[in-house]
Amino acid sequence: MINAVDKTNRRLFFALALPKPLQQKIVQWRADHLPPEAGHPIAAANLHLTLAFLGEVSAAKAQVLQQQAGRISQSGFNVMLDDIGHWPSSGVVWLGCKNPPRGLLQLAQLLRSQAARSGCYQTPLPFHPHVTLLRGAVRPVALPAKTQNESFRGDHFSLYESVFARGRTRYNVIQSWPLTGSSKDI
Ligand code: 3AM
Repeated sequence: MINAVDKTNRRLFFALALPKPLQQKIVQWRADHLPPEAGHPIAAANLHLTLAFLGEVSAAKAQVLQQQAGRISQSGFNVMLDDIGHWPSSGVVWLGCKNPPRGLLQLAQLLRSQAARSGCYQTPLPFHPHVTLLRGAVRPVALPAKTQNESFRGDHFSLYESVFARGRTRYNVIQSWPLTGSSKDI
């Protein structure tokens, strides 16, 4: 028998939240430095740094992933957004890190391997931490030479649900975990 689509599946991902004041600063900087025709701007409240994309996940699988996330013991780290780039194939203009902190890479690696073990497909592309600024940017974009070099403290990570309703995507936090583990501060 073919299984009916499980309507309780949710589109989930793990990410670092950006502090609200930083979201506002980035939106202002984007308006000042990127031409409006370059692509579709991501709403301030939706600016985040994805750690692991999980796809459409059942409630049971989400519970397992949440339990595993809760056992992660890592300390926080500073994320410096000092790089900007454009991936024309995916139409994404992003802010990123020239030298991502080790803690960020470790956290993403752990969440991705836990996700893969739970059967969530993980892209074979290397993890490139970034905050998506624009989507639909498929044409060449004149990028500013420099960013604002804003940084933020990654002191917690969250599981998000992506909800598309009335023509808009919203990211709702389902659960957050502190990064206050005992490993050496990075
Ligand atoms: O905003 P970014 O790009 O960091 O690109 C999607 C977004 O991250 C990514 O998950 C985040 C929330 O939607 N995403 C969406 N579909 C994806 C896929 N099939 C994906 N990442 C990898 N594979």
